[in-house]
Amino acid sequence: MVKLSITDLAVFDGVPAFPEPLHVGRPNIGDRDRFFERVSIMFDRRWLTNRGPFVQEFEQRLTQFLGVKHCIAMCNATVGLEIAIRALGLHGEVIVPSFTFIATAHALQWQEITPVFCDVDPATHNLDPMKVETLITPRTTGIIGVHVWGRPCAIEALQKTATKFHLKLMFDAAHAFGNSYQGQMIGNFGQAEVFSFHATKFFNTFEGGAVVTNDDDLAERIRLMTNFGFSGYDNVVYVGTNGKMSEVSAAMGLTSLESLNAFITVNQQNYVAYQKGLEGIPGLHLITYADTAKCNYQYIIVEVDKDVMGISRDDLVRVLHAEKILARRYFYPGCHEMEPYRSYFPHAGLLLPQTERLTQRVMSLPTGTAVGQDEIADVCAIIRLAVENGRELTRRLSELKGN
Ligand code: T4K
Repeated sequence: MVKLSITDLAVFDGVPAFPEPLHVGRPNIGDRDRFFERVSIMFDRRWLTNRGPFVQEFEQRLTQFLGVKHCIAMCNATVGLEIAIRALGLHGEVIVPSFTFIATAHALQWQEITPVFCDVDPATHNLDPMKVETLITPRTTGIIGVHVWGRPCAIEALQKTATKFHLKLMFDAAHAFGNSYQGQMIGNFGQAEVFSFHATKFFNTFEGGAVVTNDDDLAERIRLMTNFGFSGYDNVVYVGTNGKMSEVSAAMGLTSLESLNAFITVNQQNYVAYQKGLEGIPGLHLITYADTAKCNYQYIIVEVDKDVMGISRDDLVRVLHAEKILARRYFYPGCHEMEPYRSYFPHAGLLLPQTERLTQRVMSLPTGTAVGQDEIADVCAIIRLAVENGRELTRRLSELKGN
């Protein structure tokens, strides 16, 4: 692939750099034979769901890996969030970031709890603990921090605020499986943490998730709620739902666990390749991860500064999509700009300047085991070409839009 001038870009000449799309969120697949073996055992056992042996083994492996007391495997993280929220007794108002996937806010709204959107720290993309405190009202019952891109929230500051105001604190750790904070694995903080093992996560169970906690009573409530509230045969003790993980998902999870280190190594190598490929491009900032902590490196996130580069994030995404590099605008728009929140709180943006700024700047680039180092070099070369000619490219793109 050689693109020497902007007229060579596919957005103008229609010839993409990649014949097949390069996706963000391509699943990592572990050892297929091991997976098929497990599926075969599952069929032989005729035990497909309802906390079967694979789910139990998966939960046990996760508690060991994370160093937590309890792990309840779930059908997905959204239901995990809903159940954790309910089991914690949250009601009224709960403070959450708007700069997150919509599931975080919906898990509250689904239960008629008001998500109160708090701004984020532009350096970390996570909840700004100073701002959290200003949003607490007599109706506030909790805080949900999101470890966005897997980078841990300001956990101590949030815990301090939660303790001071007698609030519950939990974390949406959908991005943070395998990561640590000050020597402890994510999963050990707040009252509960929720992981996602969706296909697009670096560690997947097709669909899936887990709620983890060190609180015995809470774990018991969550376990019951995940299975309709059943406590033994014929005895229902809570309003529950069906949040159970299936055996085939747990089989995938156990297989993925065996390749976990290999996935992380590839992610880290890809991260370094992007670091090299994007180095020195003015106005482009690849987010960093603390090298003192365990990190899954599952997201390649860049911030695009239009003022410096002369090209907006959206135009850059347009250029990349034409090349079949399907960069994503996570998280755009902020939750407060989506329904029903946009209608409920039409002026929420006034209190969310950093969120609004980030949602215009951030994009996610392809990584994972489906992406090779040569492909990354090509992606970076295209970005460099586009940015080095940012103003001219913007002018030509606006002419194209005009046509
Ligand atoms: N909290 C946070 C902070 C989250 O980010 C998420 C999920 C949740 C909670 C809820 O977790 P779950 O209930 O899902 O366990 C995707 C994922 O569906 C979602 O799990 C994830 N966050 C979110 C950030 O990304 P979409 O709507 O962007 O998905 P979609 O279909 O556009 O796919 C994304 C990319 O992945 C595409 O480029 C195609 C590619 N892909 C996808 C699948 C499913 C594949 O290549 N193969 C596949 O099998 O939400």
